[in-house]
Amino acid sequence: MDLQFLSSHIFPTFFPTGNLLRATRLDGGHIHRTVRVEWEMQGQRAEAVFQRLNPEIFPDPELLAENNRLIAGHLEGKGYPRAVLRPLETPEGKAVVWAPDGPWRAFPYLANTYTHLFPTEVEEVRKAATAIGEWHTYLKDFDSHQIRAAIPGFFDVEKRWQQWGKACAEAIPERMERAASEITSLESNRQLVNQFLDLQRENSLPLRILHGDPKLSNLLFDQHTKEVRALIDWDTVQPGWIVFDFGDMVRAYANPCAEDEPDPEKTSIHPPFLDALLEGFFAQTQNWLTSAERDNLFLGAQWVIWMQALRFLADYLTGDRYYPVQYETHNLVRARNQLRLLERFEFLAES
Ligand code: GN1
Ligand code: MG
Repeated sequence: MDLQFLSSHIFPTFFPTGNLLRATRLDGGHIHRTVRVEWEMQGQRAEAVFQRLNPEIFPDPELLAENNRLIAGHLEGKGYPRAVLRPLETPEGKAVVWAPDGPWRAFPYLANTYTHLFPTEVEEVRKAATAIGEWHTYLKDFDSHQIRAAIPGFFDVEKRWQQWGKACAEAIPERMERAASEITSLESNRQLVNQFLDLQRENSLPLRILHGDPKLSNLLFDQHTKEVRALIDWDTVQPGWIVFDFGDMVRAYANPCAEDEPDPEKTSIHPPFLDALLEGFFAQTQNWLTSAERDNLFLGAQWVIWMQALRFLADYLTGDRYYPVQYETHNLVRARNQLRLLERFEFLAES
């Protein structure tokens, strides 16, 4: 990644008297480019995380900063016990600065923390699910109407299905052929759209504030205590049904391997992880979740896993415009894993 604009434009705008020492790419996220930056200012060393945002996916980066402020204010006001990362501001008070390569922002760097792409231990899953349940508990009296979703319709299952139709119409013919069995598998689950519409008509699920992307790599764990220090990446916060955040936890915490694991057999629902997830999440939320929410948690997992399969597969068919890829079938591999995960989950949920 070209860090030229970070050093020539962005860093000096945030820290005009800082002397940049080092910039290192941090991996993990698909959409933004993230860089850890170290500098020296008046004899003191400091560091922060800088991000070049993807303006095609998030056309209004100011909105992200605004949503972040609203949520941070509420959490801090309630005495939320974990770190709350607010965007840093330039001396003029700006949280977003544009360079020729796009919009940039910065966050404090939490020292001595790590992230994992996928879980390896039951305790890690329990702590992750506890942290998500706790975040929801602290936000349950937040008026979700204050938040405008940066990507409207993110968890609208019907809208995703329409996007699927459009992707098929624009698909690269050879890729359609290559993905024939994945396409069949995806489409065989389209009853999920009707179940979504039914629930929408029923109108029994309350609107809450969702994180929208509670995957494991969005939790910073402490290197010494192994506890969760912070839940990060609030770009997809939005009003919605909590079953979607629950669903993304199942997708991300119950599967003991990476999203792009090349061996399709390895993707699975690991029952001890699923149990730890349920325990951690319910320990925080059981007092206030409604029965309609509880009844639809597993459906939420099916929706989220299926939509993620749809999004990867649609991107594969249309030439990898959304998710960056390292090789030609990367998105196909990702989609295949989600479809397998869905199958495994449905099997377990029925048995
Ligand atoms: C994307 O950019 P990142 O890695 O935070 C995506 C999520 C997906 C996730 C899958 C805005 O998140 O919805 O679940 O990849 N974010 C957006 O790893 O599309
Ligand atoms: Mg994200």
